[in-house]
Amino acid sequence: MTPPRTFRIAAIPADGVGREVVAAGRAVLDALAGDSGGAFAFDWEEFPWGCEYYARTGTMMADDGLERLKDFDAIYFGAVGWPTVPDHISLWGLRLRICQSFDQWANVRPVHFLPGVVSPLRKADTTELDWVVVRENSEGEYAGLGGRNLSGRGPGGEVAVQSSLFTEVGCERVIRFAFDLARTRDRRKVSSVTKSNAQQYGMVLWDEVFRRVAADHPDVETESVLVDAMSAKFVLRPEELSVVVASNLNADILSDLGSALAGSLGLAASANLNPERRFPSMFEPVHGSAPDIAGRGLANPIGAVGSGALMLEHLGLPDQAARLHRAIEATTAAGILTGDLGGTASTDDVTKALIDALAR
Ligand code: GGG
Repeated sequence: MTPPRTFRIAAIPADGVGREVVAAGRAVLDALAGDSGGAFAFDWEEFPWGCEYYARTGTMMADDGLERLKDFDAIYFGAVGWPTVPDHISLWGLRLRICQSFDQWANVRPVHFLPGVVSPLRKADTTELDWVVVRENSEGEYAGLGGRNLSGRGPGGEVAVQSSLFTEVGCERVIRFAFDLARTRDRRKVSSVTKSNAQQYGMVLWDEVFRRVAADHPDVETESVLVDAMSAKFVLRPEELSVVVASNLNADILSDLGSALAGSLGLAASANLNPERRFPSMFEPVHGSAPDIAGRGLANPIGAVGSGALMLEHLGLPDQAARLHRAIEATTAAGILTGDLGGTASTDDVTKALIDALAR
């Protein structure tokens, strides 16, 4: 008999509702493993990093944090940010530090309708919404290039520069990733999004690379759309989309729009992948730390649980991921919904319903 595979997972709940949804996700994933007939198990180690850690130590994560994370099979992340720490410090000190240090260059963000969830698009009788937004996750507008106080003129005359970095290698690998993904889907189509009419260097390079990669994939339908037009298309003609690939900032914005159109940001799952598997990949709900509802048991755990399903796929357990998706669908179909979806269920209610659905 094959011995059970134990996956070592680093959990980083971080801030606000991140703590609640990671706890919920862990409970659901452990229930799934417990019910797998001993086929697999999780060995969790939790790291207390985030804004409270920053208040105590002056850093968002331990100095040797990356060294401690690098041999895990995956990282399960919550959300970063709290009003006591400037957002750019918390984001760069933890989430972006991990993504960039571990070369998690592909951020995969699926968006689809769930039964029982009323979305703004469903009200408009749209029948189909099943996309994956692929976000370039290592450079672009989030390359961290630029500076403040460049004019030397002081307060009132300050000049700041924020540069984007687009490398041919960086564009090509994420665009190829999007085409490979499209080939696994019913609708083989890749939509590339830029603002290359106004941003005439990096985004023109992106467009050129996209055309070259598209030529290698004649079996995949393609289109190049400006980000403003794509925002309108998300709302007006969602059924025309399948895989959407875009730069770091554009895809960050579009994927939030997409998950709101599916019903709530609280539903959206994501995977920050190092496709070469030289480093661990990181799985997290798309939403942030939501200080306004944190600690009140109101957060929707489905984005975190869906991220757990993406982690299972990455770990080579697609059947278990499918079980988790079925449990999510059974829970929303039964009307067990948190407040962001118009329901009255708590985080614990939804978590319990998901675990019960796994047992059926
Ligand atoms: N779980 C996602 C999260 O914590 N997001 C916080 C945030 O501000 N993210 C910006 C980004 O996705 O780059």
